[in-house]
Amino acid sequence: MNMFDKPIYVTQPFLPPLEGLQEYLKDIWESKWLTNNGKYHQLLEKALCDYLGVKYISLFSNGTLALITALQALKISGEVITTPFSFVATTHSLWWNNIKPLFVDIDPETFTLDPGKIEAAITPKTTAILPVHVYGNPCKVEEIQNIANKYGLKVIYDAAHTFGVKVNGTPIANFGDLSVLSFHATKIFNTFEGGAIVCHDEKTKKHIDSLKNFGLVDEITVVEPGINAKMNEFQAALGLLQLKYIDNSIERNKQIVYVYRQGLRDVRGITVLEDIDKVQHNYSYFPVLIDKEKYGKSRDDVYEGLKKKNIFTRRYFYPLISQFPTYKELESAKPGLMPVAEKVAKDVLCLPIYPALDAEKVLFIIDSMKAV
Ligand code: T4K
Repeated sequence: MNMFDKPIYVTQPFLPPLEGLQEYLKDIWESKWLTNNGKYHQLLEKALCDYLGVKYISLFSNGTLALITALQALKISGEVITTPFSFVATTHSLWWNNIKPLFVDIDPETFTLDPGKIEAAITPKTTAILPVHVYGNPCKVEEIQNIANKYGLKVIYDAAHTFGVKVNGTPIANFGDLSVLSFHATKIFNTFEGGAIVCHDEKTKKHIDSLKNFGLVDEITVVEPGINAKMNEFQAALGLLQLKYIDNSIERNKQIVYVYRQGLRDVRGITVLEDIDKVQHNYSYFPVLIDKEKYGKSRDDVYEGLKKKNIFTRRYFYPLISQFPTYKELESAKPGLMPVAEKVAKDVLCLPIYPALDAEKVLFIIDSMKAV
């Protein structure tokens, strides 16, 4: 047990003051307009374009449906190059589109898809690249775009972890053909469930809007087999309220990251990730690597040891997606082909981080890590 009695989880959703929601709810109740591109849906799209610095955004009921729809929108087929080091939804979105994933190893510094290994994986059936900005660490966007241009491939970024991140001052969602966001409860910006696709032109935005609404373009016209993946008015209103607090949440998480780094940086066998030059981070995850040889205990020992103190860390992303049934039989998933991803998945541990995690608890977690 810890001295705080209550378990400390890897994250805790930020919730705005409940009173703030009342006026939105009252308005929704009065209007009786609950979904289907309502007032708050439109307002949140506009507000997110402004906040994120992007031109067009289409809101979704969750990030997974947004990923699936993004692939539909660009008519991606055949084979797609992707990373095994992500949440399983990334690859599932390919599978649901009847697309074969081609797994490629990750970069040892950022844990994102290694551009140096992409070209060797391209086949005549490859149509796109689906990289993930893992933990909010930007992929090597320029190198990836150069490869995509050379081979005529589309790039769809899974940007589920990257709300508000910028590279060299450029909002991250502006890279690639499309970027997909998640507003799940566990994300730095949440609408309970939710997601979005960012695109760069109005025609694509209209297409995506129709795809998430059954393929309807007006009352009597269905142009293609769409799905129902719309964000409802409650989620959208909550999103508007959440936006008022997002800068505070990021700032608070940043302070926590700095305390963690200070406390753990010099512990033998523990590697902490530092800020990347010219990147504005959102500090939504705090992964550390535990080297058993040097630390004396394995990552799993630490995970179990912390649990006994009521600290619930997570092994994001272990096992690798390529090790799950369905994917493990693929040629590109064979053990040994992705040594960096295999090592990181074995050593990584995500420590609790969320705006309400106070300094006392952070220090307790640091001390507990050292004590293990
Ligand atoms: N791409 C990437 C790279 C992603 O990481 C994700 C989602 C997606 C795509 C898909 O986006 P969505 O379709 O989800 O919008 C969680 C989330 O369910 C998942 O959204 C997220 N990635 C993934 C990384 O983490 P779990 O199984 O770890 O969640 P769970 O329920 O164990 O929650 C973790 C901790 O958070 C709990 O121990 C306690 C706390 N928690 C959680 C929830 C749901 C709360 O305090 N309150 C809550 O309501 O997957």
